[in-house]
Amino acid sequence: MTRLTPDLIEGVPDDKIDLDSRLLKMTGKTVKGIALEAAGFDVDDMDLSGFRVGVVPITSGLGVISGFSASVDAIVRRLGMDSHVTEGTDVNGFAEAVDDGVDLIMMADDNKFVAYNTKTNRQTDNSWGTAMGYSVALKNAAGGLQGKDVLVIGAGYVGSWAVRILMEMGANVSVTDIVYPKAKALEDAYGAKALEDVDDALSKHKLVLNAAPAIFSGDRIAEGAIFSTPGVPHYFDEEGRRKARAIIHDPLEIGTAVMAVNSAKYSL
Ligand code: 2YJ
Repeated sequence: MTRLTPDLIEGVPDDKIDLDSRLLKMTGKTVKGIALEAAGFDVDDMDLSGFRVGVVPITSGLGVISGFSASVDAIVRRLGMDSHVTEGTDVNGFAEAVDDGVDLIMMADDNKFVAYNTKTNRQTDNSWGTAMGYSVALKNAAGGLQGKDVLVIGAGYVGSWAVRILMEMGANVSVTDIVYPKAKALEDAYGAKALEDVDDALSKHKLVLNAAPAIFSGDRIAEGAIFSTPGVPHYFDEEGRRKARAIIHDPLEIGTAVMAVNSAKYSL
């Protein structure tokens, strides 16, 4: 799993980046609209101000990422929830949030990022949230996925979830990974088609969910392709940007928003 770095999340969420207006143009939905749909709500907006959230900085492993907790906190507040970063870290911060009576606790170490619902003892993790959020974004940008060919690049945690989610959305899903047996395992488990040649697969698909930390040169990209691409590092060369009809990307916001709304849903 890719570790976020302070430069990747600097200014997230930030009006200058204006993810909402870019998403509205590409998908017809805001981050909150995508998160609500991803969590199974059939509405574009909802009052979430009744939810209190504690974001706990975690020092274990490679330690605190400067700006991470503050960004998660800001993303959750932008959904209309009442959020704060705990003073304590780790177990201290967790206990502080529980004593405070929060509804959701959000925290991440190097391997796992969860939104824990303290009232229902259930959690939503970032791999699922990211896969679901970017699948919903792709579906809206494509005007539906029923019967359409979709390529998932990357058979890690997010890619594996994306394969299952996109198949449930009715897409014909192919999956590719630089480690081919990982893609083949998803074919065996779920019936998605495993493709061995990543570049060839890319050039033949107009709907792509890229869940790999990989960069693809523009000459490999199909004209008019829609990319829903949570993977970091994120880069498209000039040819790629010109050929793609839409490139949906942010380093943290969509996945985090989906986690928060989905875990809040457990209390409703
Ligand atoms: O609390 C902190 O500041 C750190 N312990 C945060 C660690 C953040 N975790 C990661 O970057 C993981 N690799 C998972 C991130 C998933 C984002 N899609």
